[in-house]
Amino acid sequence: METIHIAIDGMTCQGCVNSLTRALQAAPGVKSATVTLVPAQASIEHDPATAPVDVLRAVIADAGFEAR
Ligand code: 9UX
Repeated sequence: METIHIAIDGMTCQGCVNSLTRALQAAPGVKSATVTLVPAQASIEHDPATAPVDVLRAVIADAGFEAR
C-alpha cells in the first residue's frame, strides 16, 4: 500500500467531499481515502498494482471532479 495526495478541482461543498470520498473508497485497490475541502485534496491509501494513479484520476473524473 502507498499513500498519495492529489489536488482536486471542482469541489465546492461538504457534499462534494462526501461523494468523492465514497467514490474513491468504492474503487478496487483503494484501502482508504480522506478528502478535504480546504485544502482541496484527496489522500488515498492504495495498492498501486490494482489502483494505479491514472485509474484514481479516472475515478475522480467520473465522480465529477478533476485531479490536478
Ligand atoms: Mo452540494 Mo457540492 O449540491 O457540488 S455536493 S455543492
